[in-house]
Amino acid sequence: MGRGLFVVLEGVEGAGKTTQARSLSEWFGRLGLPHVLVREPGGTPVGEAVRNLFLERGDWQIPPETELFLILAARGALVRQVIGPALARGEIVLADRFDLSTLAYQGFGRGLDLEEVSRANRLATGGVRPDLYLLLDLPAEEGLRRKGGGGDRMEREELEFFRRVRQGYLQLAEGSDSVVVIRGEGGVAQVQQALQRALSSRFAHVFVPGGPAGSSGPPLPEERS
Ligand code: T5A
Repeated sequence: MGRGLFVVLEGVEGAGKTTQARSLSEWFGRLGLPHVLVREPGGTPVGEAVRNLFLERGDWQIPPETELFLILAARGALVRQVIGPALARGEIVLADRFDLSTLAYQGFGRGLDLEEVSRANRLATGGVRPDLYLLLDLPAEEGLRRKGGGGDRMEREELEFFRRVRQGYLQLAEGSDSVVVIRGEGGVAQVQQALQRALSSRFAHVFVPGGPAGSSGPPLPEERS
């Protein structure tokens, strides 16, 4: 059995990753494609414990380096216990965030050295790399507006932090053929169609033409790869 397909949704807070991941999962289901849906941090007992203190402990001062190692501790478990085995079974893995988040948030956002973050990422992932990143891009203020203010430890960061994260994502996408940028400002259905179109055009052998991705509909948001 060949290795499955590893697809990651990325973007700032409120970009629509969770909403779109759910719809993509339903689409995979309609196409009869075995898949697993994971989110970061999370997805394993260790990962969920990390998620809880990472997001909920707004009363703790967590240095950027500690943030980095918490995230990587969760990722190390997720890759070895969930992602790797699913890929080995030949399934699709759809992840709500992965290593690009760490470069964008802990690298561009917190200011940690990008080379060091990349090296640490490689240690956590054991070299398991996504086949495609779908980056939902929208202004940081629009994403935070959708979230409605307040929120978890990260969402209480200042706007400037999220602007750096967004710019970081765009910089990472620049010139990379494994990152497709999709405008996240359209309606939910419109963005979903753009995502399906991106997957179908990149992996035509997996996502059969003429299925939901091939159907006609409203104009697509701008796509760039
Ligand atoms: N983190 C994570 C790091 O710092 N480093 C790392 O390496 C990793 C992996 C995760 C936090 O951890 C940080 C980043 C994050 O701060 P989380 O709660 O999982 O925390 O945060 P997010 O992944 O950003 O989840 P969010 O829920 O905040 O954003 P989503 O998933 O992008 O957005 P979604 O789908 O939940 O939608 C948000 C709202 O917008 C509406 C939805 O209905 C919802 O109300 N919406 C739309 N509204 C209008 N038009 C659309 N097209 C819409 N799509 C969704």
